[in-house]
Amino acid sequence: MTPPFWGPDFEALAQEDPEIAGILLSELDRQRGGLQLIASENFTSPAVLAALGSTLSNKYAEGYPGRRYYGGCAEVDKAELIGIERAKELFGAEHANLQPHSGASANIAAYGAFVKPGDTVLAMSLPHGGHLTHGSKVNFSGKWFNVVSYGVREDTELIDYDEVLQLAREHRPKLIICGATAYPRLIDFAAFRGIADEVGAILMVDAAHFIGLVAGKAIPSPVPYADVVCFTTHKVLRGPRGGMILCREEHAKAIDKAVFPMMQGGPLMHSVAAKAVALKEAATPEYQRYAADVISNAQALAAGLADEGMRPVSGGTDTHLALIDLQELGVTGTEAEERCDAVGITLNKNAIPYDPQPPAVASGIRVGTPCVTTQGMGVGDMKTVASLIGRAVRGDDSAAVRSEVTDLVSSYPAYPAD
Ligand code: DSN
Repeated sequence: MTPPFWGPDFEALAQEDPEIAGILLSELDRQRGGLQLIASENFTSPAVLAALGSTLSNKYAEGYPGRRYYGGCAEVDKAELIGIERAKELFGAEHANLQPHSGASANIAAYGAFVKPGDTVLAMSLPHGGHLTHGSKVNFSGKWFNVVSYGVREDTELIDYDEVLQLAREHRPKLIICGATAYPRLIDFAAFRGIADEVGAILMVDAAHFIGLVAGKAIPSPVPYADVVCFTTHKVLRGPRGGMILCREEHAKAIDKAVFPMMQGGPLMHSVAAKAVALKEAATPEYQRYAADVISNAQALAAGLADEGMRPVSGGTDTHLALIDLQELGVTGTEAEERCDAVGITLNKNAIPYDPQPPAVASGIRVGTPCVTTQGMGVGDMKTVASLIGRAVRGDDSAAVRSEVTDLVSSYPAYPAD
C-alpha cells in the first residue's frame, strides 16, 4: 500500500457537510449510549468499516472476476476472489456469491434461479416468524408466486414438521424455504431435506439470522443439506450491511446469472471487500468464542425475562434471540418498545405465534444478544439487562432505569476511544 491511504476522513466530512457529520456523531452516541438488543443488528469492526468507506465504492464491476463489463477491475477482482474463497472455506460450500446487495436481494435471486412466477413455494408464514420475502402478500414473493405457508404448533410453538410434509405432499412446491426472523429454536435441516427430496423440490435455507452462529461453529450448518443458502452479512456474522449466497456447484451458474444480470446491476465492491474482511474475522478462534457467548447470553437473558414475568415463546432459545410474550403483564409489544426506547433500551415489538393483536401492535418483543456480546457483556450482565427491561416495560421509575442503562453500557463501551 502506498501511504497515505485515502480512507475515511471524518475531518473532511465535518468541514464540508457539518449537518451530516453531526448526524454520524449523534448516531454513534446513540449506539454507544444505550442497550442495543435488536436481534438482527451488530457492531462491525473498524476494519470492516474501513473497507466500506474506501475508494472501491467508485468502481463499476458488472460481471464476475475475470469476466467484467468494465476495464480497470484487476484490484476489485482480487478482493472478490479472496472473499469467495474465504466463504467457501468457512462454510464448506461448493460455491459462493458475494454480490447480493441485501438479504432480500439474495432471496430474490434464489427465486429467480429456481422458480417462475406462478410456481408454488412452501415457506414459513411471517406471523409465525418467517420473513417478508417468504410469501407475504405485500412482497414480490406473495404477489408473484403461489406461496403456501407453514407455521408452528400452538402447543409447542415449534415448527410442525408433520404439517410441512403434509403441505408439501398436497401442493408439490418447486421450492421449499426454511429459515426465520423470529424463531428462537434450531431448525431440523435434515427433516426439510427429506421433505424436499420426497416431493422433488429445491431446498433453500434463509440463514440470515443465524449464519454467524454457523460460522462460529456454535450451531449445526444448513450447507450440507440445502441446495442454496441465502443470508445477510450484518447480523451475528458482524460484517457490512449486505447479502450472500452459498450453493452446490450444480446450481452455481444459475445463481450467478440470477444475481447478475437478472436481479442486480453493478456490485457494491466496497461492500464485497468488507464482506471478505468479515469472513476473515469470522474464521478466528475469538469469533468462535463470541458465537458461543452470543447463545449463552441469549439463554441467560430469556431466563432473566421469564423471572420478570415475561414468557419466552417455546420456553427459551437455542440461538441469539428470544421472542417474549408480554400478555401476562397486560402490555402490548408497541407499548413495551416505546417504554424501552424512552430509557435507552432498543428492541422491537414482534408478533408472537397465534397473536391476537395486529402486527402493528403485537403481543411480544424480540430481543437479541449480538451487540451486547460484541461489547463484552456476559451471562451475569444479562440478569441486569433482564431486570432493566422488566422495569422499563412495567413503567417503573424511568429516570432511575435510564441512569442504570447508562452506567451499564459505560462499562462496556462500543467502539471504545482507545
Ligand atoms: N429486518 C430483519 C430483522 O430484523 O429480522 C430481517 O430482514
